[in-house]
Amino acid sequence: MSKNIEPIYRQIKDRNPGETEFHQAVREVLESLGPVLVRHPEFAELKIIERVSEPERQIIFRVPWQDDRGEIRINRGFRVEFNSALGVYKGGLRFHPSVNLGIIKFLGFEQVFKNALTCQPIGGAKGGSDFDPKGKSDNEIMRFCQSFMTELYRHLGEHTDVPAGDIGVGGRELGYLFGQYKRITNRYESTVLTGKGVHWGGSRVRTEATGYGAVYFVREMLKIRRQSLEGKICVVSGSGNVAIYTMEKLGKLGARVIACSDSNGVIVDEKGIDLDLVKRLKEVERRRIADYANYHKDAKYLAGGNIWKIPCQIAMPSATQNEISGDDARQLVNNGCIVVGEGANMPTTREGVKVFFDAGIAYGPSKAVNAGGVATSALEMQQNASRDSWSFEFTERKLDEIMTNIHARTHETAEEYGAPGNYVVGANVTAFIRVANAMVALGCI
Ligand code: NDP
Ligand code: 2IT
Repeated sequence: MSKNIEPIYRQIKDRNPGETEFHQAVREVLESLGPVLVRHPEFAELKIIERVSEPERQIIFRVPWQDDRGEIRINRGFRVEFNSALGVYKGGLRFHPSVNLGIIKFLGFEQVFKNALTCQPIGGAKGGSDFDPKGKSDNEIMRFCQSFMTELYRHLGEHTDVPAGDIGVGGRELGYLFGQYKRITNRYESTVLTGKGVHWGGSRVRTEATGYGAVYFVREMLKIRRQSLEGKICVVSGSGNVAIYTMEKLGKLGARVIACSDSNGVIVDEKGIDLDLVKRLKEVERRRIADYANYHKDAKYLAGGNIWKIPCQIAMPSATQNEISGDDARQLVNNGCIVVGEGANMPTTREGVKVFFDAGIAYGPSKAVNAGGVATSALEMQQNASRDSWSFEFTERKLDEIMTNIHARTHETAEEYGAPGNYVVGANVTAFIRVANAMVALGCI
């Protein structure tokens, strides 16, 4: 980190004690910015780094709800509206027991720069709750979502803040959230949430977008190295929304995915993961990935296993933050991995990232690689605003163009800033300059 930025980072750490994931995300961005301040001294003078690291607004609220036995439960809700220089606050909601303010702040901070990379008019935000959807009935999920929205609705609006899904929040939850918003406000305000069902205002391709987009980015990384996805052996962690559509597009482009996982264990199927089965188990029946082995006798289930020990050429972490440790990264490199494309947000630890750079493999950081989800959310907003509904093919072509552009710009910027092949520098510098220029233009607000 450059000498003039170090004290800023120290101050951010001191002002936000204990928020380790937030510190990690801020540090990664700040480490890229030394050369930017040399070319743009006005950013230092106007304290853009200090301002961009402080959320514009943080909302924490009580979410009381009743379980099926009539017992009252209390969870905590969050919405961190991080930056609106480029557009309305935009970013997902996460329901997972690990959620706390530091995690939502790291996700919101990353979202600001990710959204800037899409070149669409969207600012950055994130929200969620420490609610655990696992094992809850449909009615419990509905009551929780209704209570959550009963507080959150006052902070939302198509020109203010537009949430979407993330871990534990998919089509079902967004439906209940939108229903409650509509009921309280008496407005069918489609643009207030994205990831809606296609038959009630959603965009085609939004469900697939993060995974498909991540694979397009990896395709571009391989192209630069004069390679393709054809015949490549891949490992994808998780088995949720991002993992499923990452596996689908990898398969369509000729690669073979041999392993996926959930928080209980890993499935290895050397013949190639049976995606229809994963979709049925996870999307329809909401079961564990362990059940896969009941249907494919030669697939192996590794209870509590570590997916990064499975040899592969392409690794696409698509579960959660810090899921690749330094040791996992070394294991991947030693096993011949040549590309890492991050579908999850910040899935690689600092040590892991260093291992990838030292080994010279192609490493695509999350804020660039997984931007296809939010980019398609912005396409959903565009369709809602014009009361239009685009075809799958048209929407997918737009997603592909957006991802190809993000790849090209991050790659070019890395070269321009003296770090060829370094997509971390490319993404951070490109995104920061875009946000900073808007903040300068809007004055000291
Ligand atoms: P889902 O809830 O659909 O799936 C999450 C998957 O990751 C599940 O298989 C889950 O296993 C696993 N997982 C979650 N938390 C943990 C954990 N702490 N340890 C081990 N495994 C875990 O979420 P998404 O697929 O939507 O999100 C996955 C990642 O992608 C997240 O990092 C999210 O922030 C990121 N992302 C999502 C976008 C989207 O559009 N949905 C857009 C951009 C990024 P289990 O069921 O056992 O918990
Ligand atoms: O991390 C992310 O980019 C998301 N969860 C998607 C956000 C969105 O608004 O579509």
